Amino acid sequence: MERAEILEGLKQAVLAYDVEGGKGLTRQALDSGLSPLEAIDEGLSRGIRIIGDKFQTMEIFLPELMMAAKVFLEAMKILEPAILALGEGRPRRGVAVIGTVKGDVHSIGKDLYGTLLKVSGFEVHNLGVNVHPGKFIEKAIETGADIVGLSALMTTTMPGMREVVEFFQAKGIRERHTILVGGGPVTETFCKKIQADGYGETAQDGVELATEFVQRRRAITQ
Ligand code: B12
Repeated sequence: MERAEILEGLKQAVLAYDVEGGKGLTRQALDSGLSPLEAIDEGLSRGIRIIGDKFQTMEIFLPELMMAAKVFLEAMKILEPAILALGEGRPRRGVAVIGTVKGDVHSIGKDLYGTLLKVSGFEVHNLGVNVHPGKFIEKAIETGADIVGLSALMTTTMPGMREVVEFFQAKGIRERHTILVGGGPVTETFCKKIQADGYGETAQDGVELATEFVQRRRAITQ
């Protein structure tokens, strides 16, 4: 099968809620030398974006949204080890605590961010979804995190990001940790408004930002 065909197949598997088809094509993508990140960006993500639009226009409903997410999640189980293998032998960069904010259960983008951080040498503590601000603080202090990465996929849960920043401020430890934000509805403007340190449109952007911040911090403290 051609590269373009596999990528189109991955998109179609999400649109057809075809878990087994998606798994088969994911293995085929890796076997044929496609990069796992390409399989995500050019295949699975294209499908899930269309699903999101169809959900918004009420062409499909929650059960279909869940089935499409399952195709993505099962494919990610196959892709994750391949992504992690890309980072073997990298020097240690720093510590990151990540999570999806309170009230929000979307995990796919946040987990991908965590995987890419690991690939580039970060020790990652993934707090999961629906994370209370206090948990971010607790883990950041416990691990001496350089980076705190917050994900939100809904306009209704974005205020939870502001709350996290305010919790760090109230605790008097705001300057010790770099807070990065990301997820579908989040923007650079919103990031500035809530006084977070940086916004990553994609997980890869977020990794680059995290690396820059850690390097800058080391340069100042040395
Ligand atoms: C899959 C999905 C689900 C799945 C999630 C499964 C899972 N385990 O994650 C399920 C079925 C559970 C779900 C549930 C719901 N969903 Co939903 N969901 C989606 C969908 C289709 C795709 C999200 C996704 O995984 N994308 C793929 C990943 C790879 O992309 P991503 O998350 O954007 O992440 C990328 C970047 O943003 C970035 N990134 C992400 N986080 C971070 C963090 C940092 C620090 C950085 C730097 C970068 C970064 O990295 C990623 C790769 O580059 C979106 C549509 C959309 N366009 O986003 C709707 C969407 C987010 N859902 C929506 C809704 C409404 C819901 C529900 C409320 C539905 C309901 N009636 O119950 C519930 C939410 C329940 C809750 N309390 O959270 C709406 C939100 C609308 C809004 N208010 O803003 C959307 C936008 C659909 C729509 N168009 O209406 N959903």
